[in-house]
Parts: sequence; structure tokens; C-alpha cells
Amino acid sequence: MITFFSPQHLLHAPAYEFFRGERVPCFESPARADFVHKELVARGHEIRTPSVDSSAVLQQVHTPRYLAFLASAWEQWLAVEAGNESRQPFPSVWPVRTLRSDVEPHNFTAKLGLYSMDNGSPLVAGTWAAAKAGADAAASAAALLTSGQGVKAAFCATRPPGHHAGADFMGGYCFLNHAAVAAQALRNQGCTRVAILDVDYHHGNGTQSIFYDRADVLFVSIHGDPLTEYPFYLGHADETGEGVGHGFNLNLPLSAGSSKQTWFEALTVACAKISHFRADALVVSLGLDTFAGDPISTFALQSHDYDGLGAQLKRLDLPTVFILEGGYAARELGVNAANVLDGFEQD
Ligand code: Q9C
Ligand code: ZN
Repeated sequence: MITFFSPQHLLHAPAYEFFRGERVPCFESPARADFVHKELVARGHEIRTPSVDSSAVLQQVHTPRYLAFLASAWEQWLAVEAGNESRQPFPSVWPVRTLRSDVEPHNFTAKLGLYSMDNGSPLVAGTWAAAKAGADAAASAAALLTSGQGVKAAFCATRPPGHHAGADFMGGYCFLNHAAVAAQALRNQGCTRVAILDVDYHHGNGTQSIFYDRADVLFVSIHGDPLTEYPFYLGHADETGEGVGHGFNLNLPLSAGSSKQTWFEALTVACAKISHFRADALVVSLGLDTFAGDPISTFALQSHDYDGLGAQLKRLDLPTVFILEGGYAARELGVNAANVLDGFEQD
């Protein structure tokens, strides 16, 4: 499968994150994309560098003030205090209920809180460049599928991931929502109805919220129940869309520890919803943290199960953009991702 991959991902390599109150090495590491790249090359997949500038589409899925902040955040951080080039900024205050989020404060940490949902998304000098390369990959994949060259599927081997990023906030290791960019780019290029299937272990709160009031983009997600799993505050089954978007959002939360059989039953429900929607293109938020060996998740899929996921998605018979999201068993990530793509191409 044609894969868009940018070495720019290496520019996003934070030293640590917070986990259970401690500083720990980042689960979301550069090695993840390297393992994926290596496995795809070994299996003969074609690697391309993203060539489409996603700037215009980014303006459609994110707010101008969030994009302006993110693009200049590192420069702003450096201006706060001498020595900040060797420090990672983290938010420590957030505008929760009753506080105002319409006025952008001047204080850097206050701005970072305004534009964050958690303190789990470490930002470094190259974060913008890496995330932007991911968005360019998504736009490149959408352009390829709508170019009339007969290409039916493409994969974006991108990091950092994107599905937790909302219109105006980062979170969960995500900064720019690449799946939303792919879906919006497909709409711009003539697709009437685009379905997004999010199979990451964590609910794609950012993607859901971006399209929640729209009927032209269906969002379907299979994920750990937010009662116990990140992102906690979105992803329940009663979230079905609002306004004209009512009926165009489907959440399939599964209890932590659910079996692979339960997971594949949910996949069948998800695919039926997408078929009924009569989409003319599909975006898959391909998180692989459903893997039994994932260090921060609790589902039970084995490497060989990912062939079956690919094969079932192929049966939807839609032009498909796959976007890499989570998956933190880095060593197995390449095989698991490639199994999805090969299962899709071989079915
Ligand atoms: N820093 C994705 O899979 N919590 N994001 C981890 C706290 C957040 C996962 C521990 C997990 C986010 C794209
Ligand atoms: Zn995840």
C-alpha cells in the first residue's frame, strides 16, 4: 500500500511525560514510526514523502488562534525565561466550567492550559513541524485517492498521533487532527459523505467533536469505556450527534479487559453503520493500542488478528485512508500495522 512517511516525525522527541505522578520516558516515541517504516519497507510497500500542503484544510478543522499558538508555541516558551530550550513546558491551569476560554491570556502557561485537555502532551521545538508533516501526509493521501489514478487506499505512517486533538486543543499526545484533515480534504475534493472509523483503544474525542454537528462526516469509534479509560470525559454510547449531525456519531465503548471476540463483534456493528451511511470514502484512525501487549491499554488483540481487521475493512469496498494513531508496544507496532494493510490488500 502506498505509505506517506515523513522523517520530520523525528523532530518530535520529548524526553519525558507524566504518568501516575512520576516523570517517565514517553510512550509515544520516535521508535514507533521507525518500526512501522522498517516493516513496510521489508514487505515491499511503496514509501512516499508527503507533498501536499495541508495549511488550508487545517484552517477548516482547527481554529485560527489555536493554529497560531501551536505554530509559535516553542518560540513563545523560549521567550519566557533563559534556559527554556532544555525544559519541557506543561500546563498547570485550565479554564474548566465557569472560567472564560474566549479571552487568550498573555501568560504562556495559561495559554498552554487554554489550548490543552491534559498535561500528557509534551511539546518540544519540533512538535509543530512533526505534526504539520502528519497533516500534510493526510492531505497527500486524500489527494491521491481522488486523483483519478485508480488508487484505492493509502496509509499515513504519522506521529505524533492526532485523534485527541480538537478544533482548539491538544491532548493525549495529539496536536493536529490528521484524521479530520483527511476527511475534510476528501470532502473538499468531491466526496459527498465520508465515514471515519476510529479503532484506537482510546475514544477519538477530538475527531468526534470536530464533526459532531455535521451530517456529511460520520464518526464511528470502538474504544475502552470512558468511565474507566482515557479520555474519560467523552466517548459514551449516548453521544449520537447534534443538530443536523444527529445520528451521525456512533460510539461503541467496551469494558476494559474486553475479549477479542467482543471487539470484533463491535467492528461488525461499526461496519454495518458505515455501510448504511453509504459513504463514498473511509478514513481509519488506526490506533494499534488494542494489542494485548500494549503497555497502557487492556484489550486482547494478537498480531494475527490485525489481518482480520484489514480484511473486514476491505469488504466495505471504499477508497480508504489509514492514519496511524496510538499503539505503544513499539517493537510489535510495525508488524501489527503492516498486518492491517496486508489483510486489506489480500482480502
Ligand atoms: N500521560 C493515543 O493513543 N494518558 N493517546 C497516558 C498520562 C493518555 C493515548 C498517561 C493516553 C493517550 C493517541
Ligand atoms: Zn490510543
